[in-house]
Amino acid sequence: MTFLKFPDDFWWGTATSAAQSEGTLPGDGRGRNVWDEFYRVKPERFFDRVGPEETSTFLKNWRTDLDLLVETGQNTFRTSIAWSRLIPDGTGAVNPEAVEFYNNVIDRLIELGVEPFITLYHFDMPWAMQEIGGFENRAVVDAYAAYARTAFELFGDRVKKWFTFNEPIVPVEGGYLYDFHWPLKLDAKLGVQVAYHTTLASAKAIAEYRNLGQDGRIGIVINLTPTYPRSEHPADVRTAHVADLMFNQSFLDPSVLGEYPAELVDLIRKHDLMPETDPADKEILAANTVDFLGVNYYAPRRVAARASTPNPEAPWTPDYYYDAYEMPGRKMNVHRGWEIYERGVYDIAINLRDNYGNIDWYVSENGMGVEGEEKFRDADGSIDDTYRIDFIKDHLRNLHAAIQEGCHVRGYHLWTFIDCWSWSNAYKNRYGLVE
Ligand code: BGP
Repeated sequence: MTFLKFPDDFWWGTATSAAQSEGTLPGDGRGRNVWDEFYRVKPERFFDRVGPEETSTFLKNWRTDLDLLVETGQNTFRTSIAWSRLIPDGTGAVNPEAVEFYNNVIDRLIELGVEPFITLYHFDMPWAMQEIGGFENRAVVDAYAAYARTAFELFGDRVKKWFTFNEPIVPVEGGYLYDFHWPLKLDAKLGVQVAYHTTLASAKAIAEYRNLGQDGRIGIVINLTPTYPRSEHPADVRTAHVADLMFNQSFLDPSVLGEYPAELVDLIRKHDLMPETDPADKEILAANTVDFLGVNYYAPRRVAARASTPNPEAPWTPDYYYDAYEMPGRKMNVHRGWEIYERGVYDIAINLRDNYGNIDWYVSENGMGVEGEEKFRDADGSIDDTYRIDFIKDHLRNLHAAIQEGCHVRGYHLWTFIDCWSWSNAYKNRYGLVE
């Protein structure tokens, strides 16, 4: 066996989110969010009809759960604050129960020597905000920035690593292109508006953070899907470039470089999808780029030039430009339907080094969800997850190679700490270090 040495101050840990792990307790004062409402009206869209009120029990068991972080050797841990728990109506009064809970968690983490990383928004729009359109509505951008400010004021004395959003493209894909998140609309133009407002909200939260003069770092967590063409044919290569613009550069460029790529704007304009903007926004985006980045990486994207004409009747989606390509011999996580390609993490690192100023970043999520994990139980009661251990090793090997080549990779967080509820997949696949 070869041993690879990582930097001494490397961030080893796991990630979870509020809506997926907290659960509820009577009198906890949390307001409703989009997932509560989605499940209320369409329970059949959730695996085994298990909904968000049956998520894990962190709200109740946080103290004993957190001890397990130490037992599993973690020095950092990312979770999110639920906007609808802290400010149940999205704007206005703060919920004292939530302040106490998050204070307890943060203080205990610090006591244990585990640095808290906090995300402000992980797919969980408060229902009161969704009722006025969520990020379709510019008023929600300002409500979010005010919420962010409240969180910094309450917890910023102890929390020194903040993330404005987790995977901001996913609610756009799910809610406006592919029908897996509320509001289940198929409307690319609205989707672009939501994407734009989310990026603006992120920049405004960063501005709030800096105006308060806090001394930590603030970033965003983006899911990057390195895009590979089927072949070196110019049509395939061009297609991969377009997919990269739409799925990666759409959030990466404004967050890190402070502006949208001109080519992406041209494409958006060509399809009549331009969002409504305010002339002052440009400056806000340019002035409030991130200090560092979290990158969630699960799977690559492989594409080929389209072989057929897009259906002119169908709602517009980015695959107007590409066919998904299944590489023969690819390695799969069949439970999740995702290709496993560990080299992707190295390619991400080189891209960030060469095209994004070698910004500081870390792998904020990577992991392997497996269905029916009980069947791998050993005689001692534990789960023999050799497949997960191999998956982690392979990714770490690639990350290590990137560090050797001068990439500023600061850590690796596994998704997830304790098995948790996964949106419409509910408890189908388990990812946790802890069962
Ligand atoms: C990421 C999300 C997480 C988590 C993970 C696993 O996209 O940030 O919230 O759920 O993916 O994916 P899934 O739950 O869809 O299996």
